[in-house]
Amino acid sequence: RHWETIPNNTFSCISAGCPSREEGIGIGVLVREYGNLSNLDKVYFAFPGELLMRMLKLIILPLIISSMITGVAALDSNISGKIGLRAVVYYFCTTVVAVILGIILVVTIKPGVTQRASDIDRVGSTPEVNTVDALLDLLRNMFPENLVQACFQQYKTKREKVKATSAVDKNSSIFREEPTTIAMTANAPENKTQEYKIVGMYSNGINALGLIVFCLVFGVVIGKMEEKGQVLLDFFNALNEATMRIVQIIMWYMPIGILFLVAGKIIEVEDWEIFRKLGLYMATVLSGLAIHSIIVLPLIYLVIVRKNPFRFAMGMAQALLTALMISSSSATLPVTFRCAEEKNLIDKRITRFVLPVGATINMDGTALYEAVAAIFIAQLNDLELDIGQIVTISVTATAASIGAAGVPQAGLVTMVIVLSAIGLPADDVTLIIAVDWLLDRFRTMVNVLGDAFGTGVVEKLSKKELEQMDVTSEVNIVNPF
Ligand code: DAS
Repeated sequence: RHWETIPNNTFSCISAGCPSREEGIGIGVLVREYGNLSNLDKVYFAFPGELLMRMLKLIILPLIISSMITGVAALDSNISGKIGLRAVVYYFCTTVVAVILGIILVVTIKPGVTQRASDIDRVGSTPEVNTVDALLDLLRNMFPENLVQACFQQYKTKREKVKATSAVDKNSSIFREEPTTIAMTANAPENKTQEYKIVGMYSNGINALGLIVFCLVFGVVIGKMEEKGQVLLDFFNALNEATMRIVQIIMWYMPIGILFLVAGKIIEVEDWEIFRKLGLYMATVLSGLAIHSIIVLPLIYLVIVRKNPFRFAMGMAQALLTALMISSSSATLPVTFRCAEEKNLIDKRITRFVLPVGATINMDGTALYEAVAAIFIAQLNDLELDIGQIVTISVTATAASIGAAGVPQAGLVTMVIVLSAIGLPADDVTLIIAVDWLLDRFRTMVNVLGDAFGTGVVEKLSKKELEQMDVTSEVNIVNPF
């Protein structure tokens, strides 16, 4: 009925962002209808999408608590001697490198920044707090005053200007009455001294960093308590199982929520500039994933194993293709096992540990993607992140990737953790949801490749242990799949 009212380029960009033609038409129809609704109706129209965002935010707390505690506790029991430790160190290092690579790319390419003539004043504009305050806030938030408060508030320092006074003498009363006042000697006219007062405040938003740090420590502690901690471990494993099932339910609802979210977001777009930014964002994620999988991971493998990494990767081709098709590293596991053992002849005593745990907590692609997406959303909101927030993104993106399950779009669910850690509006996830189905395939591929290279690296570093093991008792290890 109102087809002609919608700019005809709407459908080209919509169909480009949807996994299937049907969904593209679905969004197209919704966009057409949405374009003619009154403002009030638009609120109702976007309601299914709003529900999806509420569900994603709702699941953050149980997801952080259960996945962090069980993930670390399981690691602890699995670090069977040096082999396990080497695997975990490899997982952690490659994930951190992936996050740093992602941050360097998104800060350099700046996909979400609006190029304005007024960039000049942006150069002069400084973030609300300076670097020292930002780093101190980072440490304060890692150790929240209490866990309940950490579930909905995080600490943020602010400097407030105090009335400009004449040069303050160290012995003056102002220091005695208000020791918190810092006299800053500025090149103020008439030699006036600009004073600031540090105002500590709490801003809304889950202190994900504080919860993650506590849960990691808690997980290690109960992992080491052995049978005394078993009842707690059983509880959190059950909580994690239940949480993952709820995540599955949210996943079933996701396509409906995405349809309405994306339709609503597209029609509200004043300028089509957002699609240029979205394209640049995709290019940033894909180039980061490419650099990590074609340069970083092969280089680590080459330096340690001293073999051709690309021949090894070719041996994993079937697993990588499977990951690209189904977007699930857990579901790809049987193929990953077969490729690693039969094509690349990796010892079964290594694959048995490295692959299952790697598929659960070693997600280089997801970690890189979450760091890029979080900073992209900050750029979209014209927010300049200080060093404390950048470090917070690194830590929470690494932790969120550990917490993400090896199922489709798990990285999108845990992305909300990263956004809430730096107080970003989670609603902007809408934009990246539209293209997540495509990026998910490639980051799952990188996740699987990272696990596979891990088997080669750990096997090489564990040669001595493998030789010492009694081969006869191990030779009949049955591939769990
Ligand atoms: N699809 C997830 C996996 O299976 C990755 C992600 O969602 O980020 O690894």
